[in-house]
Amino acid sequence: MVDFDEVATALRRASGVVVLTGAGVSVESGLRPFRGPGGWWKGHDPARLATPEAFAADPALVSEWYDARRLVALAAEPNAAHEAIAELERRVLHGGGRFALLTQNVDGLHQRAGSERVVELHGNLTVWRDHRSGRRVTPDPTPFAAYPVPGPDGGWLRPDVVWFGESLPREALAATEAALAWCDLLLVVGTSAVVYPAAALVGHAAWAGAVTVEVNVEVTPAEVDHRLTGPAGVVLPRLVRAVVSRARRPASRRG
Ligand code: BJW
Repeated sequence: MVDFDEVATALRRASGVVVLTGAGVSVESGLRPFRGPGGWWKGHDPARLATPEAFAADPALVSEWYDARRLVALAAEPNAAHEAIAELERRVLHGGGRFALLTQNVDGLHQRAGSERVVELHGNLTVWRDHRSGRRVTPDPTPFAAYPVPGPDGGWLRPDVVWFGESLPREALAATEAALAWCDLLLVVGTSAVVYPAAALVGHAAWAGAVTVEVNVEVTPAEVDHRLTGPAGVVLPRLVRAVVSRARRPASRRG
């Protein structure tokens, strides 16, 4: 409770709010995380699926696996956590503050929940690109006819996501750096905080003076000021409600 109240107060006072999300935020939409029980990686070697080398070695296997995940993501609906983050963005911007949502997720659910200031650190699974030319296409929401999938410029189509060993999109890195310069509160939601460079953002934000808060069902290696333990779809709506209801009280009753 103490942490919850302190976080609600800090969030109410913050003029620059940054939210960093990971796969855990979409678990309550029925999507699997990567690690741990029930994760995508369980039973799969990430090096055989989420690297450029894996795609070069077996483009059929990799594209079929990503196509299955693409269709699952398209069929999913945003949950209460996505919606609370979108509501938080509106509240912060309405109050004249700054807001950015840095997501490692590739499922597009934040945008579908109404978030606008979204920075996709690891790309988007619903967009694919020709592996030779880089030309992007948005395929129909139906399975590809066969794997691998021919691209428009003679290469194979690959998902427009960031694999291990690949650089994050330059614009995403620039937007992240800009957000950390004005961030005074960082909410880290549903990420195991083991994949870099995203995992390093908590340390950067803390070093720059931001209050750091983790919302997760587990304790991760992220070194944060506060931990709110529980499902994001429960904790975040409660937190946003606390911020909104206090903000609405007349000034004489505040304290
Ligand atoms: C809930 C919940 C609920 C569950 N409510 N919570 C520095 C040190 C060491 C290594 C490196 C380093 N810098 C770079 C590297 C190499 C590498 C790396 O980080 N390796 C580590 C694994 C050691 N990084 C890279 O290669 C990156 N590129 C790069 O840095 O380029 C420059 C460079 C290259 C090479 C060398 C050096 C520099 C690229 C990383 C790309 C990551 N790509 C993936 C796949 C994307 C495509 C796809 O979707 O398949 O991104 S990997 C996968 O992990 C995916 C995720 O975005 C990412 C993070 O996972 P996430 O989101 O945290 O999910 P989980 O499953 O791990 O955790 C879920 C969490 O939710 C858990 O904590 C649960 O408890 C929680 N949860 N239900 C709240 N209801």
